[in-house]
Amino acid sequence: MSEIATASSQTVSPAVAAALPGLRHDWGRAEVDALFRLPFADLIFRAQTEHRRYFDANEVQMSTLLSIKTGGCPEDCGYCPQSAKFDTGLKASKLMAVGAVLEEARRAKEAGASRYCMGAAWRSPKDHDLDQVIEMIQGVKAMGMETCVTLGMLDGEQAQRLKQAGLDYYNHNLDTSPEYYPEIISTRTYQDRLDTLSNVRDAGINVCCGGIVGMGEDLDDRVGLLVTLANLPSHPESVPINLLVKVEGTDLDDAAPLDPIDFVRTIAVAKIMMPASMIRLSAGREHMSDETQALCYLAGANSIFIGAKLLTTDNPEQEKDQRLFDALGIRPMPAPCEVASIRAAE
Ligand code: SAM
Ligand code: DTB
Ligand code: SF4
Repeated sequence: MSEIATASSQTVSPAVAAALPGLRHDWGRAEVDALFRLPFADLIFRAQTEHRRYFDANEVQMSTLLSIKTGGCPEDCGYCPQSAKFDTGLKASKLMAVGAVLEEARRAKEAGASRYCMGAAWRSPKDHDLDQVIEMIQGVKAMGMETCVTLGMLDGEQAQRLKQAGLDYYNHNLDTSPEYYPEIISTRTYQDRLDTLSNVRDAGINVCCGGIVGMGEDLDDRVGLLVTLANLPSHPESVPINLLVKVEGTDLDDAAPLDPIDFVRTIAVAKIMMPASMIRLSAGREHMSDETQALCYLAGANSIFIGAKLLTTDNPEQEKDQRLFDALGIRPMPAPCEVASIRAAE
């Protein structure tokens, strides 16, 4: 065990860990491509070794996700069942009432979640919507859980308001490489996304940022996504790697399936490049074998969504996850008692 992690738990918050010396922000595409092509055993060994420098390899952080405003989204993200562009049979709904959200959060806490994530199908939040989301954040925090929201693009002032409300994490994904991005989304640019990420970071909120694989991209796009993430001014504290959930009616419902070994390689390379970050094995677990998930944990994934639903699509039942955790000897990661700011450490 390293000097940083103890036998039972991570001793430094993800934000502080991500600011530790030795983390690189100058990754080049050729060396990352070479990592992807390592013999599998060498790749997994490197990823595990890095992982153990910062984390207890037998702990996984568990979050629960709730869609607080579903469907009818004006954006045209080609993978997303919530875009108004697609007829996926999804019923659009208004922003949920604060009381109803807090009731769901209470259930998630009882089920063992240490972080509660709320997502809204918006291009960006309106100020009066933000007022309500802030009440939700304060209510969830009062229950002793960490909070995360994903609400679309944010300007600097909105990010500051969320920080003042006590928000722990903001999720905003880059989704894919800068080159492949225009094939998937036309209504907002890659730069728009980078601007939101810098507003969130500057406000002192932990950044949750990753992407989606299995969208028909090639290896160079997976390399490009990870290089962009790792070369941000600070590594996102949480890096969700989503495997595309194919939804009938979306542009990508017939995308070619990604080989599970290539998915595991993506997790391992992400961990080697951003070793102090939590790599979240995010969407796509519903149809993933236990064996593939076990390989993802070996490759350094240490965060998942629990509960039967993601935002609008299915996630494994908790009993199924628990059986796999029991078989692998994995324990839930306790919520950190403090979440320090990465900027404070720099
Ligand atoms: N509307 C906000 C936004 O996009 O910024 C927040 C919610 S959006 C649903 C959050 C993320 O979910 C997206 O950035 C995308 O990475 C992921 N996502 C959406 N649909 C997905 C799918 N079918 N499969 C995998 N990931 C998906
Ligand atoms: C992320 O990267 N994955 C989550 C969370 N951030 C908000 C969303 C996954 C959505 C999968 C499709 C759905 O359920 O609608
Ligand atoms: Fe809207 Fe977010 Fe879905 Fe894009 S990913 S269509 S912004 S809900």
